[in-house]
Amino acid sequence: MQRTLVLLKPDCVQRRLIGEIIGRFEAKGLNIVAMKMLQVSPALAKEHYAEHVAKPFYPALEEFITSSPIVAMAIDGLEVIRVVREMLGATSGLKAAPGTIRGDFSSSRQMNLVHASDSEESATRELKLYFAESELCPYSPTLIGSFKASDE
Ligand code: FUP
Repeated sequence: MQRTLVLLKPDCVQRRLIGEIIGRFEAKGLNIVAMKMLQVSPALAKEHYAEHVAKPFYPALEEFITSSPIVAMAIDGLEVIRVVREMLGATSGLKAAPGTIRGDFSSSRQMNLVHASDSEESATRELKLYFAESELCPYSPTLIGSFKASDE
């Protein structure tokens, strides 16, 4: 079992797509174990996008991610880091395959609606930026037998 950080970015909130996107994760059978709306500060943006801070596109990225509230979620599931990244599709909505979230709803590289951790290391680091341990609510879904076999 893995845990990943998912952010519904300002464009997702502004476009009233929160429910539609959360619905995809629920339909997939993943477990949302924490969720909150927050405004990303410039300091948090720099921590979150530490690997991009020195890149030419960073100022515009920070302006965008701090422009209005986001929804942060911690999501549990088997191989959930890879599974969610595949559900998102390629970084640019122009390149993301139809059927993926970005492929279906985004036509932009910057306004690509959703962020998800790309590795176990990133997930551990990013989850700590957005959630205290006490805010996580892991639970056993009672319908689990309808989503996976007992040995999966
Ligand atoms: P991803 O892992 O798919 O979220 O994408 P990256 O880590 O490569 O990029 C982080 C964010 O920077 C993406 F949401 C898109 C944005 N970005 C730009 O705005 N311009 C660029 O040239 C590259 C990335």
